[in-house]
Amino acid sequence: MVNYQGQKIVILGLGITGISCINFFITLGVKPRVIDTRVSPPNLDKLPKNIEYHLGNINQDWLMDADLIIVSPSINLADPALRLAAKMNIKIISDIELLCRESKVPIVAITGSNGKSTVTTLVGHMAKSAGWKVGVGGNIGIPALTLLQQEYDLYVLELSSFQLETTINLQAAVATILNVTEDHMDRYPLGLQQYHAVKLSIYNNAKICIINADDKLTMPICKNFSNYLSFGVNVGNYYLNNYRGETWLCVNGTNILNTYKINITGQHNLTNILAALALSDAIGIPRFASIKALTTFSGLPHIFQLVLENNGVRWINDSKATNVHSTIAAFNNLHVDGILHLLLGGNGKSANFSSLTQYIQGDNIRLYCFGRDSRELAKLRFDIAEITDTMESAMRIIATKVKSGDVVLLSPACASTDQFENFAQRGNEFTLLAKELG
Ligand code: UMA
Ligand code: ADP
Repeated sequence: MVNYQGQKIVILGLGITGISCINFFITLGVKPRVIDTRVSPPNLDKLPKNIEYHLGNINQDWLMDADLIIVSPSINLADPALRLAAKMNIKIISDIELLCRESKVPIVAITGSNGKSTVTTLVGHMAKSAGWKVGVGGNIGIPALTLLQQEYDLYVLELSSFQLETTINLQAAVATILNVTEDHMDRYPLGLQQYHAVKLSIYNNAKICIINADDKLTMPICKNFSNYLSFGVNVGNYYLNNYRGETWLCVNGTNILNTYKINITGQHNLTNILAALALSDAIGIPRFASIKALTTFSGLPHIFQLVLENNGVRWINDSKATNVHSTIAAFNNLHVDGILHLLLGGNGKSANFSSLTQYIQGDNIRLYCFGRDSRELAKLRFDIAEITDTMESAMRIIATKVKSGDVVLLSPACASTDQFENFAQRGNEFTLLAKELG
Protein backbone atom coordinates (compact mmCIF):
# COMPACT_ATOMS: atom_id res chain seq x y z
CA MET A 1 0.00 0.00 0.00
CA VAL A 2 1.26 3.44 -0.89
CA ASN A 3 0.82 6.41 1.42
CA TYR A 4 -0.73 9.27 -0.55
CA GLN A 5 -1.24 11.55 2.47
CA GLY A 6 -0.04 15.07 1.79
CA GLN A 7 0.44 14.41 -1.92
CA LYS A 8 -1.07 16.74 -4.49
CA ILE A 9 -3.07 14.50 -6.82
CA VAL A 10 -4.65 15.58 -10.12
CA ILE A 11 -7.12 13.34 -11.93
CA LEU A 12 -7.61 13.92 -15.66
CA GLY A 13 -10.97 12.90 -17.11
CA LEU A 14 -14.36 12.69 -15.49
CA GLY A 15 -15.56 9.47 -17.11
CA ILE A 16 -16.05 6.21 -15.20
CA THR A 17 -12.28 5.90 -14.65
CA GLY A 18 -12.04 9.42 -13.21
CA ILE A 19 -14.96 8.84 -10.84
CA SER A 20 -13.43 5.56 -9.59
CA CYS A 21 -10.09 7.33 -8.96
CA ILE A 22 -11.79 10.19 -7.08
CA ASN A 23 -13.60 7.67 -4.86
CA PHE A 24 -10.38 5.75 -4.28
CA PHE A 25 -8.54 8.82 -2.98
CA ILE A 26 -11.48 10.06 -0.93
CA THR A 27 -11.66 6.68 0.84
CA LEU A 28 -7.99 7.18 1.72
CA GLY A 29 -8.75 10.66 3.08
CA VAL A 30 -6.95 12.45 0.23
CA LYS A 31 -8.71 15.18 -1.78
CA PRO A 32 -7.67 15.18 -5.44
CA ARG A 33 -8.21 17.95 -7.99
CA VAL A 34 -10.06 17.02 -11.17
CA ILE A 35 -9.73 18.29 -14.75
CA ASP A 36 -11.89 17.53 -17.77
CA THR A 37 -11.36 19.21 -21.13
CA ARG A 38 -15.08 19.06 -21.91
CA VAL A 39 -17.04 22.13 -20.84
CA SER A 40 -19.90 20.06 -19.46
CA PRO A 41 -18.78 16.48 -18.87
CA PRO A 42 -21.53 13.99 -17.99
CA ASN A 43 -20.48 12.93 -14.49
CA LEU A 44 -20.46 16.34 -12.79
CA ASP A 45 -23.39 15.28 -10.61
CA LYS A 46 -21.34 12.32 -9.32
CA LEU A 47 -18.50 14.57 -8.19
CA PRO A 48 -18.39 14.67 -4.37
CA LYS A 49 -18.75 18.09 -2.76
CA ASN A 50 -15.58 20.01 -1.84
CA ILE A 51 -13.62 18.55 -4.76
CA GLU A 52 -11.96 21.28 -6.81
CA TYR A 53 -12.51 20.86 -10.53
CA HIS A 54 -11.49 22.63 -13.70
CA LEU A 55 -13.38 22.25 -17.00
CA GLY A 56 -12.85 23.19 -20.64
CA ASN A 57 -9.10 22.71 -20.98
CA ILE A 58 -6.07 21.32 -19.17
CA ASN A 59 -5.13 23.56 -16.26
CA GLN A 60 -1.36 23.67 -16.74
CA ASP A 61 -0.75 25.30 -13.33
CA TRP A 62 -2.52 22.43 -11.56
CA LEU A 63 -0.44 19.89 -13.46
CA MET A 64 2.81 21.69 -12.65
CA ASP A 65 1.83 21.83 -8.99
CA ALA A 66 0.97 18.10 -8.79
CA ASP A 67 2.96 15.26 -7.21
CA LEU A 68 0.97 12.66 -9.09
CA ILE A 69 -1.28 12.79 -12.17
CA ILE A 70 -3.81 10.06 -12.91
CA VAL A 71 -4.91 10.01 -16.55
CA SER A 72 -8.06 8.45 -17.96
CA PRO A 73 -7.42 6.12 -20.91
CA SER A 74 -8.51 8.48 -23.66
CA ILE A 75 -6.22 11.29 -22.52
CA ASN A 76 -3.34 11.43 -24.97
CA LEU A 77 0.08 11.58 -23.30
CA ALA A 78 1.30 13.53 -26.32
CA ASP A 79 -0.68 16.55 -25.11
CA PRO A 80 1.87 19.38 -24.64
CA ALA A 81 0.77 20.01 -21.05
CA LEU A 82 1.34 16.36 -20.13
CA ARG A 83 4.64 16.28 -21.99
CA LEU A 84 5.80 19.21 -19.95
CA ALA A 85 4.67 17.54 -16.71
CA ALA A 86 6.56 14.36 -17.67
CA LYS A 87 9.64 16.46 -18.42
CA MET A 88 9.37 17.94 -14.93
CA ASN A 89 9.41 14.33 -13.58
CA ILE A 90 5.85 14.47 -12.34
CA LYS A 91 4.54 10.89 -12.28
CA ILE A 92 1.70 10.18 -14.72
CA ILE A 93 -0.09 6.90 -14.11
CA SER A 94 -3.34 5.00 -14.79
CA ASP A 95 -6.04 3.64 -12.52
CA ILE A 96 -4.60 0.17 -13.26
CA GLU A 97 -1.29 1.30 -11.76
CA LEU A 98 -3.13 2.46 -8.62
CA LEU A 99 -4.72 -0.99 -8.33
CA CYS A 100 -1.42 -2.81 -8.85
CA ARG A 101 0.23 -0.71 -6.12
CA GLU A 102 -2.64 -1.36 -3.73
CA SER A 103 -3.43 -5.05 -4.04
CA LYS A 104 -1.60 -8.36 -3.93
CA VAL A 105 -4.47 -10.35 -5.45
CA PRO A 106 -3.14 -12.43 -8.39
CA ILE A 107 -3.94 -10.92 -11.77
CA VAL A 108 -4.81 -12.50 -15.10
CA ALA A 109 -4.04 -9.70 -17.56
CA ILE A 110 -5.54 -9.75 -21.05
CA THR A 111 -4.87 -7.47 -24.00
CA GLY A 112 -4.99 -7.73 -27.79
CA SER A 113 -6.61 -5.90 -30.68
CA ASN A 114 -9.69 -8.15 -30.64
CA GLY A 115 -11.23 -10.77 -28.38
CA LYS A 116 -10.32 -9.12 -25.06
CA SER A 117 -13.84 -8.87 -23.63
CA THR A 118 -14.77 -12.37 -24.80
CA VAL A 119 -11.68 -13.95 -23.24
CA THR A 120 -11.87 -11.84 -20.07
CA THR A 121 -15.50 -12.84 -19.54
CA LEU A 122 -14.73 -16.48 -20.23
CA VAL A 123 -11.87 -16.63 -17.72
CA GLY A 124 -14.14 -14.91 -15.18
CA HIS A 125 -16.83 -17.58 -15.79
CA MET A 126 -14.27 -20.35 -15.45
CA ALA A 127 -13.04 -19.05 -12.08
CA LYS A 128 -16.63 -18.59 -10.86
CA SER A 129 -17.59 -22.08 -11.92
CA ALA A 130 -14.69 -23.34 -9.76
CA GLY A 131 -16.16 -21.45 -6.80
CA TRP A 132 -13.43 -18.78 -6.78
CA LYS A 133 -14.24 -15.22 -5.81
CA VAL A 134 -13.24 -13.43 -8.99
CA GLY A 135 -13.23 -9.73 -9.81
CA VAL A 136 -13.51 -8.98 -13.53
CA GLY A 137 -12.73 -5.43 -14.60
CA GLY A 138 -10.69 -2.91 -16.58
CA ASN A 139 -11.40 -1.91 -20.17
CA ILE A 140 -14.40 -4.27 -20.18
CA GLY A 141 -16.38 -1.40 -18.66
CA ILE A 142 -15.82 -1.94 -14.92
CA PRO A 143 -13.17 0.45 -13.61
CA ALA A 144 -10.43 -1.66 -12.06
CA LEU A 145 -10.35 0.31 -8.79
CA THR A 146 -13.95 -0.64 -8.03
CA LEU A 147 -12.67 -4.20 -7.50
CA LEU A 148 -11.05 -3.00 -4.26
CA GLN A 149 -14.52 -2.73 -2.71
CA GLN A 150 -14.69 -6.52 -2.19
CA GLU A 151 -12.38 -9.39 -1.25
CA TYR A 152 -11.34 -11.49 -4.21
CA ASP A 153 -9.16 -14.57 -4.85
CA LEU A 154 -8.37 -13.43 -8.39
CA TYR A 155 -8.61 -10.40 -10.66
CA VAL A 156 -9.20 -10.86 -14.38
CA LEU A 157 -8.32 -7.58 -16.06
CA GLU A 158 -9.00 -6.53 -19.64
CA LEU A 159 -6.33 -3.95 -20.48
CA SER A 160 -6.33 -1.56 -23.42
CA SER A 161 -3.13 -0.19 -24.92
CA PHE A 162 -4.12 3.21 -23.45
CA GLN A 163 -4.19 1.72 -19.95
CA LEU A 164 -0.91 -0.13 -20.47
CA GLU A 165 0.86 3.09 -21.52
CA THR A 166 0.67 4.40 -17.96
CA THR A 167 0.94 1.17 -15.95
CA ILE A 168 4.39 0.41 -14.54
CA ASN A 169 4.00 -2.12 -11.73
CA LEU A 170 1.79 -4.74 -13.31
CA GLN A 171 3.11 -8.14 -12.21
CA ALA A 172 0.58 -10.46 -13.74
CA ALA A 173 0.41 -14.05 -12.57
CA VAL A 174 -0.41 -14.75 -16.20
CA ALA A 175 -0.62 -12.35 -19.13
CA THR A 176 -1.66 -12.63 -22.75
CA ILE A 177 -1.68 -10.63 -25.97
CA LEU A 178 -4.39 -12.34 -28.01
CA ASN A 179 -3.48 -10.76 -31.35
CA VAL A 180 -2.05 -7.53 -32.75
CA THR A 181 -3.60 -5.85 -35.77
CA GLU A 182 -3.92 -2.19 -36.65
CA ASP A 183 -6.10 -0.14 -34.27
CA HIS A 184 -6.06 3.32 -32.65
CA MET A 185 -3.72 4.73 -35.30
CA ASP A 186 -4.97 8.23 -34.44
CA ARG A 187 -3.28 7.79 -31.05
CA TYR A 188 -0.11 6.13 -32.37
CA PRO A 189 1.28 8.39 -35.12
CA LEU A 190 4.38 6.20 -35.50
CA GLY A 191 2.13 3.36 -36.62
CA LEU A 192 1.73 -0.30 -35.73
CA GLN A 193 5.21 -0.60 -34.17
CA GLN A 194 4.35 2.06 -31.58
CA TYR A 195 1.04 0.34 -30.71
CA HIS A 196 2.78 -3.06 -30.67
CA ALA A 197 5.46 -1.87 -28.25
CA VAL A 198 2.78 -0.73 -25.80
CA LYS A 199 0.96 -4.07 -26.05
CA LEU A 200 4.20 -5.98 -25.29
CA SER A 201 4.55 -4.18 -21.97
CA ILE A 202 1.81 -6.42 -20.52
CA TYR A 203 4.47 -9.16 -20.30
CA ASN A 204 6.82 -7.09 -18.11
CA ASN A 205 7.24 -9.03 -14.85
CA ALA A 206 4.54 -11.56 -15.78
CA LYS A 207 5.14 -15.01 -14.30
CA ILE A 208 3.64 -16.82 -17.31
CA CYS A 209 2.88 -15.48 -20.79
CA ILE A 210 0.27 -16.95 -23.12
CA ILE A 211 1.11 -16.22 -26.74
CA ASN A 212 -0.70 -16.69 -30.04
CA ALA A 213 1.48 -19.07 -32.07
CA ASP A 214 -0.16 -17.80 -35.28
CA ASP A 215 0.73 -14.16 -34.56
CA LYS A 216 4.41 -13.26 -34.20
CA LEU A 217 3.50 -9.86 -32.78
CA THR A 218 2.15 -11.50 -29.62
CA MET A 219 5.53 -12.99 -28.72
CA PRO A 220 7.72 -11.47 -26.00
CA ILE A 221 10.86 -9.93 -27.48
CA CYS A 222 13.17 -10.89 -24.62
CA LYS A 223 15.20 -13.76 -26.14
CA ASN A 224 15.64 -15.95 -23.03
CA PHE A 225 12.03 -15.79 -22.09
CA SER A 226 10.99 -19.39 -21.49
CA ASN A 227 7.94 -19.40 -19.24
CA TYR A 228 5.21 -19.32 -21.83
CA LEU A 229 2.39 -21.41 -23.27
CA SER A 230 0.94 -20.95 -26.73
CA PHE A 231 -2.35 -21.34 -28.55
CA GLY A 232 -3.08 -21.45 -32.27
CA VAL A 233 -5.35 -22.91 -34.93
CA ASN A 234 -3.05 -25.83 -35.73
CA VAL A 235 0.04 -25.08 -33.65
CA GLY A 236 1.06 -24.48 -30.06
CA ASN A 237 0.16 -26.17 -26.77
CA TYR A 238 -3.54 -25.41 -27.18
CA TYR A 239 -4.91 -26.01 -30.69
CA LEU A 240 -7.82 -27.35 -32.74
CA ASN A 241 -7.68 -31.01 -33.68
CA ASN A 242 -9.73 -32.59 -36.44
CA TYR A 243 -10.65 -36.04 -35.19
CA ARG A 244 -13.03 -38.30 -37.16
CA GLY A 245 -14.49 -35.33 -38.97
CA GLU A 246 -15.12 -33.33 -35.80
CA THR A 247 -13.16 -30.45 -34.28
CA TRP A 248 -11.84 -30.80 -30.75
CA LEU A 249 -10.07 -28.44 -28.39
CA CYS A 250 -6.77 -30.19 -27.86
CA VAL A 251 -4.08 -29.60 -25.23
CA ASN A 252 -0.61 -31.03 -25.84
CA GLY A 253 -1.98 -33.96 -27.83
CA THR A 254 -5.04 -34.73 -25.68
CA ASN A 255 -8.56 -33.98 -26.92
CA ILE A 256 -10.35 -31.97 -24.24
CA LEU A 257 -13.73 -30.92 -25.61
CA ASN A 258 -15.70 -31.47 -28.81
CA THR A 259 -16.43 -28.01 -30.21
CA TYR A 260 -20.05 -28.91 -31.02
CA LYS A 261 -20.65 -28.36 -27.28
CA ILE A 262 -19.59 -24.71 -27.62
CA ASN A 263 -22.26 -22.08 -28.27
CA ILE A 264 -20.21 -19.26 -29.82
CA THR A 265 -19.34 -19.47 -33.49
CA GLY A 266 -16.40 -18.69 -35.75
CA GLN A 267 -12.81 -19.84 -35.81
CA HIS A 268 -11.71 -16.61 -34.08
CA ASN A 269 -13.90 -17.57 -31.13
CA LEU A 270 -12.41 -21.05 -30.99
CA THR A 271 -8.96 -19.49 -30.70
CA ASN A 272 -10.34 -17.11 -28.06
CA ILE A 273 -11.52 -20.18 -26.17
CA LEU A 274 -8.12 -21.84 -26.47
CA ALA A 275 -6.54 -18.69 -25.04
CA ALA A 276 -9.03 -18.63 -22.16
CA LEU A 277 -8.33 -22.29 -21.40
CA ALA A 278 -4.57 -21.67 -21.42
CA LEU A 279 -5.02 -18.72 -19.03
CA SER A 280 -7.26 -20.69 -16.69
CA ASP A 281 -4.92 -23.68 -16.63
CA ALA A 282 -1.96 -21.39 -15.96
CA ILE A 283 -3.67 -19.76 -12.98
CA GLY A 284 -4.72 -23.16 -11.58
CA ILE A 285 -8.47 -23.20 -12.18
CA PRO A 286 -9.54 -26.87 -12.13
CA ARG A 287 -10.07 -28.11 -15.68
CA PHE A 288 -13.57 -29.53 -15.03
CA ALA A 289 -14.78 -26.08 -13.96
CA SER A 290 -13.28 -24.40 -17.03
CA ILE A 291 -14.86 -26.93 -19.37
CA LYS A 292 -18.24 -26.46 -17.70
CA ALA A 293 -17.94 -22.70 -18.18
CA LEU A 294 -17.05 -23.16 -21.87
CA THR A 295 -20.19 -25.16 -22.55
CA THR A 296 -22.50 -22.66 -20.86
CA PHE A 297 -21.08 -19.41 -22.29
CA SER A 298 -23.27 -17.99 -25.03
CA GLY A 299 -21.38 -14.82 -25.99
CA LEU A 300 -21.63 -11.14 -25.15
CA PRO A 301 -24.21 -8.62 -26.37
CA HIS A 302 -23.23 -6.44 -29.35
CA ILE A 303 -20.87 -9.14 -30.65
CA PHE A 304 -22.29 -10.84 -33.75
CA GLN A 305 -25.65 -11.01 -32.00
CA LEU A 306 -28.72 -12.08 -33.98
CA VAL A 307 -31.26 -9.54 -32.75
CA LEU A 308 -34.11 -10.30 -35.17
CA GLU A 309 -35.03 -12.95 -37.71
CA ASN A 310 -38.26 -12.10 -39.49
CA ASN A 311 -39.61 -12.84 -42.97
CA GLY A 312 -36.39 -14.73 -43.70
CA VAL A 313 -34.21 -11.68 -42.99
CA ARG A 314 -31.55 -11.82 -40.27
CA TRP A 315 -30.50 -8.61 -38.47
CA ILE A 316 -27.11 -8.98 -36.74
CA ASN A 317 -25.67 -6.53 -34.22
CA ASP A 318 -21.86 -6.59 -34.21
CA SER A 319 -21.47 -3.04 -32.92
CA LYS A 320 -18.38 -4.05 -30.93
CA ALA A 321 -16.50 -4.55 -34.21
CA THR A 322 -14.59 -1.27 -33.94
CA ASN A 323 -11.64 -2.07 -36.19
CA VAL A 324 -11.02 -3.66 -39.57
CA HIS A 325 -10.01 -7.12 -38.32
CA SER A 326 -13.09 -7.56 -36.19
CA THR A 327 -15.25 -6.85 -39.24
CA ILE A 328 -13.21 -9.42 -41.20
CA ALA A 329 -13.98 -11.94 -38.41
CA ALA A 330 -17.69 -11.25 -39.01
CA PHE A 331 -17.31 -11.92 -42.77
CA ASN A 332 -15.56 -15.21 -42.02
CA ASN A 333 -18.43 -16.24 -39.75
CA LEU A 334 -21.26 -15.40 -42.14
CA HIS A 335 -23.32 -17.38 -44.64
CA VAL A 336 -25.76 -15.33 -46.73
CA ASP A 337 -28.22 -16.81 -49.25
CA GLY A 338 -29.51 -13.45 -50.51
CA ILE A 339 -27.94 -10.00 -50.26
CA LEU A 340 -25.68 -8.82 -47.44
CA HIS A 341 -26.55 -5.25 -46.39
CA LEU A 342 -23.46 -4.12 -44.48
CA LEU A 343 -23.51 -1.06 -42.24
CA LEU A 344 -20.05 0.48 -41.97
CA GLY A 345 -19.17 3.77 -40.32
CA GLY A 346 -18.18 5.96 -37.42
CA ASN A 347 -14.76 7.07 -36.26
CA GLY A 348 -12.20 5.03 -38.17
CA LYS A 349 -9.32 6.13 -35.90
CA SER A 350 -7.11 6.79 -38.97
CA ALA A 351 -7.31 3.15 -40.06
CA ASN A 352 -6.43 1.84 -43.48
CA PHE A 353 -9.67 0.12 -44.55
CA SER A 354 -8.26 -1.44 -47.74
CA SER A 355 -8.01 -4.98 -46.37
CA LEU A 356 -11.83 -5.07 -46.35
CA THR A 357 -11.88 -4.83 -50.17
CA GLN A 358 -11.43 -8.55 -50.85
CA TYR A 359 -14.48 -9.36 -48.67
CA ILE A 360 -16.90 -7.05 -50.46
CA GLN A 361 -16.56 -8.34 -54.01
CA GLY A 362 -19.41 -9.88 -56.03
CA ASP A 363 -23.04 -8.92 -56.63
CA ASN A 364 -24.63 -10.00 -53.38
CA ILE A 365 -23.42 -7.17 -51.18
CA ARG A 366 -24.46 -3.54 -50.57
CA LEU A 367 -22.60 -1.05 -48.38
CA TYR A 368 -24.27 1.64 -46.27
CA CYS A 369 -21.66 4.07 -44.95
CA PHE A 370 -22.54 6.55 -42.23
CA GLY A 371 -20.90 8.90 -39.75
CA ARG A 372 -17.57 10.67 -39.76
CA ASP A 373 -15.63 8.34 -42.06
CA SER A 374 -18.50 7.43 -44.39
CA ARG A 375 -16.80 8.82 -47.51
CA GLU A 376 -13.55 7.01 -46.86
CA LEU A 377 -15.45 3.74 -46.39
CA ALA A 378 -17.60 4.24 -49.48
CA LYS A 379 -14.38 4.48 -51.55
CA LEU A 380 -13.93 0.74 -50.91
CA ARG A 381 -16.60 0.14 -53.59
CA PHE A 382 -18.44 3.22 -54.81
CA ASP A 383 -20.64 1.15 -57.17
CA ILE A 384 -22.48 -0.55 -54.31
CA ALA A 385 -22.21 2.11 -51.57
CA GLU A 386 -24.80 4.53 -50.22
CA ILE A 387 -23.65 7.36 -47.97
CA THR A 388 -25.91 8.64 -45.21
CA ASP A 389 -25.36 10.93 -42.25
CA THR A 390 -26.61 8.47 -39.66
CA MET A 391 -27.03 4.75 -39.09
CA GLU A 392 -30.77 5.33 -38.67
CA SER A 393 -31.16 6.85 -42.17
CA ALA A 394 -29.19 3.93 -43.62
CA MET A 395 -31.40 1.40 -41.85
CA ARG A 396 -34.54 3.12 -43.11
CA ILE A 397 -33.22 2.74 -46.68
CA ILE A 398 -32.27 -0.90 -46.07
CA ALA A 399 -35.77 -1.65 -44.74
CA THR A 400 -37.28 -0.75 -48.12
CA LYS A 401 -34.98 -3.18 -49.92
CA VAL A 402 -34.61 -6.37 -47.87
CA LYS A 403 -35.95 -9.71 -49.11
CA SER A 404 -36.07 -13.21 -47.64
CA GLY A 405 -32.54 -14.69 -47.45
CA ASP A 406 -30.89 -11.31 -46.85
CA VAL A 407 -28.75 -10.35 -43.88
CA VAL A 408 -28.47 -6.86 -42.38
CA LEU A 409 -25.17 -6.64 -40.54
CA LEU A 410 -23.89 -3.81 -38.36
CA SER A 411 -20.16 -4.55 -38.17
CA PRO A 412 -18.91 -1.01 -38.60
CA ALA A 413 -15.08 -1.36 -38.43
CA CYS A 414 -15.08 1.96 -36.58
CA ALA A 415 -15.49 3.34 -33.08
CA SER A 416 -18.86 4.87 -32.25
CA THR A 417 -17.54 8.03 -30.58
CA ASP A 418 -18.45 10.45 -33.38
CA GLN A 419 -22.22 9.93 -32.96
CA PHE A 420 -22.83 7.72 -29.92
CA GLU A 421 -21.76 7.54 -26.29
CA ASN A 422 -20.25 4.09 -26.85
CA PHE A 423 -20.57 0.85 -28.84
CA ALA A 424 -23.44 -0.33 -26.62
CA GLN A 425 -25.58 2.72 -27.37
CA ARG A 426 -24.96 2.18 -31.11
CA GLY A 427 -25.85 -1.52 -30.78
CA ASN A 428 -29.00 -0.75 -28.79
CA GLU A 429 -30.14 1.73 -31.43
CA PHE A 430 -29.52 -0.85 -34.18
CA THR A 431 -31.56 -3.42 -32.24
CA LEU A 432 -34.49 -1.07 -31.63
CA LEU A 433 -34.56 0.02 -35.27
CA ALA A 434 -34.29 -3.59 -36.48
CA LYS A 435 -37.33 -4.48 -34.39
CA GLU A 436 -39.23 -1.43 -35.65
CA LEU A 437 -38.31 -1.81 -39.33
CA GLY A 438 -37.80 -5.55 -39.74
N1 UMA B 1 -11.33 13.60 -21.60
C1 UMA B 1 -10.70 14.80 -21.44
N2 UMA B 1 -9.75 15.13 -22.36
C2 UMA B 1 -9.39 14.30 -23.37
C3 UMA B 1 -10.04 13.07 -23.51
C4 UMA B 1 -11.02 12.74 -22.59
O1 UMA B 1 -10.99 15.54 -20.53
O2 UMA B 1 -8.50 14.66 -24.15
C5 UMA B 1 -12.39 13.28 -20.66
C6 UMA B 1 -13.72 13.20 -21.35
O3 UMA B 1 -14.26 14.47 -21.50
C7 UMA B 1 -14.53 12.33 -20.41
C8 UMA B 1 -13.48 11.48 -19.76
O4 UMA B 1 -12.21 12.02 -20.07
O5 UMA B 1 -15.21 13.07 -19.44
C9 UMA B 1 -13.66 10.11 -20.35
O6 UMA B 1 -12.59 9.33 -20.08
P1 UMA B 1 -12.29 8.11 -21.02
O7 UMA B 1 -12.69 8.42 -22.43
O8 UMA B 1 -10.91 7.71 -20.81
O9 UMA B 1 -13.38 7.04 -20.62
P2 UMA B 1 -13.87 6.38 -19.29
O10 UMA B 1 -15.31 6.71 -19.16
O11 UMA B 1 -13.03 6.62 -18.13
O12 UMA B 1 -13.77 4.83 -19.78
C10 UMA B 1 -12.48 4.24 -19.90
C11 UMA B 1 -12.37 3.46 -21.20
N3 UMA B 1 -12.58 4.35 -22.34
C12 UMA B 1 -11.64 4.52 -23.28
O13 UMA B 1 -10.59 3.96 -23.27
C13 UMA B 1 -11.99 5.44 -24.40
C14 UMA B 1 -13.41 2.33 -21.24
O14 UMA B 1 -13.17 1.52 -22.39
C15 UMA B 1 -13.22 1.46 -20.02
O15 UMA B 1 -14.26 0.49 -20.00
C16 UMA B 1 -13.28 2.29 -18.76
O16 UMA B 1 -12.29 3.35 -18.82
C17 UMA B 1 -12.99 1.46 -17.49
O17 UMA B 1 -11.67 0.96 -17.51
C18 UMA B 1 -14.07 1.71 -23.48
C19 UMA B 1 -13.29 1.81 -24.77
O18 UMA B 1 -13.87 2.23 -25.76
C20 UMA B 1 -15.03 0.53 -23.57
N4 UMA B 1 -12.00 1.42 -24.81
C21 UMA B 1 -11.22 1.47 -26.02
C22 UMA B 1 -11.45 0.22 -26.84
O19 UMA B 1 -11.85 -0.82 -26.28
O20 UMA B 1 -11.16 0.27 -28.07
C23 UMA B 1 -9.74 1.54 -25.67
P1 ADP C 1 -12.32 -6.49 -27.65
O1 ADP C 1 -12.71 -6.45 -26.21
O2 ADP C 1 -10.86 -6.72 -27.88
O3 ADP C 1 -12.89 -5.37 -28.46
P2 ADP C 1 -14.43 -8.47 -28.12
O4 ADP C 1 -14.37 -9.85 -27.57
O5 ADP C 1 -15.32 -7.51 -27.43
O6 ADP C 1 -12.97 -7.87 -28.23
O7 ADP C 1 -14.87 -8.54 -29.66
C1 ADP C 1 -14.90 -7.33 -30.41
C2 ADP C 1 -15.11 -7.63 -31.88
O8 ADP C 1 -14.01 -8.39 -32.37
C3 ADP C 1 -16.36 -8.46 -32.19
O9 ADP C 1 -16.88 -8.00 -33.40
C4 ADP C 1 -15.83 -9.88 -32.33
O10 ADP C 1 -16.61 -10.67 -33.20
C5 ADP C 1 -14.44 -9.65 -32.88
N1 ADP C 1 -13.45 -10.64 -32.41
C6 ADP C 1 -13.45 -11.29 -31.22
N2 ADP C 1 -12.36 -12.08 -31.13
C7 ADP C 1 -11.65 -11.90 -32.26
C8 ADP C 1 -10.42 -12.43 -32.74
N3 ADP C 1 -9.71 -13.28 -32.03
N4 ADP C 1 -9.99 -12.00 -33.96
C9 ADP C 1 -10.70 -11.10 -34.69
N5 ADP C 1 -11.88 -10.59 -34.28
C10 ADP C 1 -12.34 -10.97 -33.09
